[in-house]
Amino acid sequence: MLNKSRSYVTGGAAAVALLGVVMGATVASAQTKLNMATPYNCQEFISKLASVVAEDVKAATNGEVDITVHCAGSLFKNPEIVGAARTGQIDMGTQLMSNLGPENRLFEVDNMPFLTSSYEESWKLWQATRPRLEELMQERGLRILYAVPWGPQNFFFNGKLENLDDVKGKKQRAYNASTSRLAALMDTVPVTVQASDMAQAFQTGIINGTSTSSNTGVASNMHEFVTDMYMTNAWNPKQMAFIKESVFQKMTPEQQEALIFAGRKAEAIGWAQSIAIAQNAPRILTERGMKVHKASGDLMGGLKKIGDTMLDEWLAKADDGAKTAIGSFKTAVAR
Ligand code: PCA
Repeated sequence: MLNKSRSYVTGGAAAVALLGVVMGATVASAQTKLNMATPYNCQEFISKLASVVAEDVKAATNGEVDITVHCAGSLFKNPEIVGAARTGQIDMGTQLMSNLGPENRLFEVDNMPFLTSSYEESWKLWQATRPRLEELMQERGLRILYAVPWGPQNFFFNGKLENLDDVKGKKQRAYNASTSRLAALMDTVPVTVQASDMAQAFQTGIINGTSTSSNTGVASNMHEFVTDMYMTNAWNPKQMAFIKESVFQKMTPEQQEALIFAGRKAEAIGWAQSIAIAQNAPRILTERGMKVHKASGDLMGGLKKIGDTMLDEWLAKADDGAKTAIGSFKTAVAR
């Protein structure tokens, strides 16, 4: 009896030891190391936001989910990040949503000049289009975690931009298909240059001007290589963050919840930061020596006509899902 009970004890101890190994293995496999790629300058608030998400998720999961953020295109450059996540080369990433415009027009709706003219309208556009954009990303095996606007797009040129004639024939930086089309309609020569190569492209005369946010103007020290900024507030493109759905599905429900919550929080913080930076950036650029101008009526008139053309072109190529989404937006802003 004693022996038997001893053997039970021994057996129990062995079982406990074995359980420990199994549990150890379980704990080890619950430790998830993920790589997240973001293409822009590490100083951009958009890049810093990805790091906040990584810190939040790590804290909420007691270190179980450990996300390494690779900024400044150190892992994959713009616009390859969505593709790299689709093929499983990275787990998570951020990318300018409108870069996917050639795949489906809805992705570039926030790149249409003057479709929105305030953060409030940009937010309504995001709310109206989010469900369909989430579906489109799911079709690509990706889950959107958050999207944050860069800030209103202005024009930075070396020299005068009183009206569109002033920049005719000049080389204008484009950052995707939609900004290339804009440059062509402005009678400038579109040259695709990513933000990370912008300084050199200006300094070597490959480009004479660009559209971008004053936020990027500050983060990229644009006063060092461009003389003038013309404030047009023309559109407000979003950066979206996503995770590969198959990676997400491997997480425990608690880990998934932590990631989703961190994404929601990043979205709230990101929109607030974007607004605050956009308010301060023109002053900062002025202090750094840039000539900051309110766009003339002539320039705004010319750009608005181009915006109408781009929206007509957009509608002609938009599918039913995109048209329905833009219809919801127009209802939301009572247009
Ligand atoms: N900055 C990025 C995208 C839009 C923006 O404001 C860029 O210039 O590439």
